[in-house]
Amino acid sequence: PVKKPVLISTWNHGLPANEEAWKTLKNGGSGLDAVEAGVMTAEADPKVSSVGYGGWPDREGKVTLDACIMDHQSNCGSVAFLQDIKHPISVARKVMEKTPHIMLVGEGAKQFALEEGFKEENLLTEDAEKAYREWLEKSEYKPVINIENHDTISMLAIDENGDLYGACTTSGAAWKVHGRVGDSPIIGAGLFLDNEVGSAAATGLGEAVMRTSGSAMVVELMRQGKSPMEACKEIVERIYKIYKNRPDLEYLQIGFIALNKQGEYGAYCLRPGFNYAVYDEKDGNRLIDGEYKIS
Ligand code: SD4
Repeated sequence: PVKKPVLISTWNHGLPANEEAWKTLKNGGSGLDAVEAGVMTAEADPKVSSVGYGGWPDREGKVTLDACIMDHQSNCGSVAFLQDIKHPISVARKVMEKTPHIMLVGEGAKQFALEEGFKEENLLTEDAEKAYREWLEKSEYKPVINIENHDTISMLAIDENGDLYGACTTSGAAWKVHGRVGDSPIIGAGLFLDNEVGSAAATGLGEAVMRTSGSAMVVELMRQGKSPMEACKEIVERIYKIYKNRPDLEYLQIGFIALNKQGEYGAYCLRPGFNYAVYDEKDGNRLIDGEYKIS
């Protein structure tokens, strides 16, 4: 049997996220504390242009954030189209813990965050603004595949007791239409878990994940007996089938990570370039390249 805890996170920025989450667990934090603290490292890092502070804006130059969090008892919290708050994952957790609801969006989400004591701040960094100015010259909508090896950060955790937790946070697709919400704050799309079976999370083009209820499907396939990797692969193939004759295949990248109740993990993506970070007692914290379908 696999020794728990095990953490798995998307992309290069998964390494510092895992580090922080592991530390949180070792200091007596819960699995929920761990995934929250983990993904907060990417939210706070101005160099990560796809999450939180420093994220690339929409086509109006606004940074709008999506995030969700889920625990072993199927408690969930989510925020979407949230502006001016640096840690959407923490707002999502408050939605989960302090309201009878799961999801708050836009102005309402911001108002709730301010009432909960979060600070209003400008999230558009100089670098992000510069990227935006450059984009404006052509104003062409084409998501960048594997943006400098980071995109959405999703983290899945199984704690010592075998309980599952997950978190997901992003600034969404750069240059999106103002008001666009992706898969990342949608329970079942960007993140899903069932404490009896396993957990899954997505990164990449949110529209493709939403069209297929991606993460929920990965968990369902694990319930039917597939390994985490086989389950991720089957959904990537399903997405490819839908997209293979569509013009947007050109900029489609999709990756799933999954962790089952036994602590076994796996991942699969559409194109090369996706990697994920795994942390366990035996092998420590390391990056693994995702297996992919097409080059
Ligand atoms: C989203 N999955 O909002 C996120 C991240 C992304 O291109 O920007 N993908 O779709």
